[in-house]
Amino acid sequence: MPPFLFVLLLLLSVIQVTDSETVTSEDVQKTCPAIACCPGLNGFPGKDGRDGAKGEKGEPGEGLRGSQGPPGKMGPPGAPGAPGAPGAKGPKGDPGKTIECAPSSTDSEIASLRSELERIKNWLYFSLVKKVGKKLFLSSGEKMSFDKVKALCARVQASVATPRNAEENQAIRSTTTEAAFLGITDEVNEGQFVDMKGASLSYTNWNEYEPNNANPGEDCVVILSDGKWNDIPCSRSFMAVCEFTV
Ligand SMILES: [Ca+2]
Ligand SMILES: [Ca+2]
Repeated sequence: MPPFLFVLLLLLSVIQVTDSETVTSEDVQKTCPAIACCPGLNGFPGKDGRDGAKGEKGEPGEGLRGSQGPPGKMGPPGAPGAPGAPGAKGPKGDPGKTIECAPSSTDSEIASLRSELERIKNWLYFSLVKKVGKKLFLSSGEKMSFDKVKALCARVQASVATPRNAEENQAIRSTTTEAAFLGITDEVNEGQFVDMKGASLSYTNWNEYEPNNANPGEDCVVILSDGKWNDIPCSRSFMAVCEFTV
């Protein structure tokens, strides 16, 4: 056989294998008797076939069971239960004993202090103190600036004397023979006089031509010996009169 014919037969056998299936030596003898004396070689493996149908479900496995885990967290408290039934009534107790209480030393001390306080009040009423309704007006007998008057009255838990009517104005005037500061200023708004809490005045007793703010900073007020008012500088010194509530 010529060499090219042998090569041609070999190529044909390879093409048959790739198109269908592997060709054995017996197949060659049946289908190609002309070349029975030259059996072909085994071809290459064919392509993978399509997936088969889904199989039946298998039996459950028999693997080993794990150990038990730790206990979980404690749950929230439950709702309170209904109140229980009342208990049985107890036996009657023994009669009590009457004990007479003597006043303690503290009570007697308080009573003594109250008595002493009333005596002191009476002394004051006969001196410099003037009482109008629930107010007491008391002069310290000293002259000082308005800031010092405010500090003095605050230290004795009082406020600067501020007359609300003619009777209180007369009481303040009678505590001293000299001009005294009143708890009235126009420091915040010039010409608008208010009391120490910033409230406008419901009673005034200005002297003629006052308040005139004559000198720069006439923002404080004094009560003169005749009871009339005048605006003056707060830095000047006048008598201090404090007002107490009783
Ligand atoms: Ca003024
Ligand atoms: Ca003035």
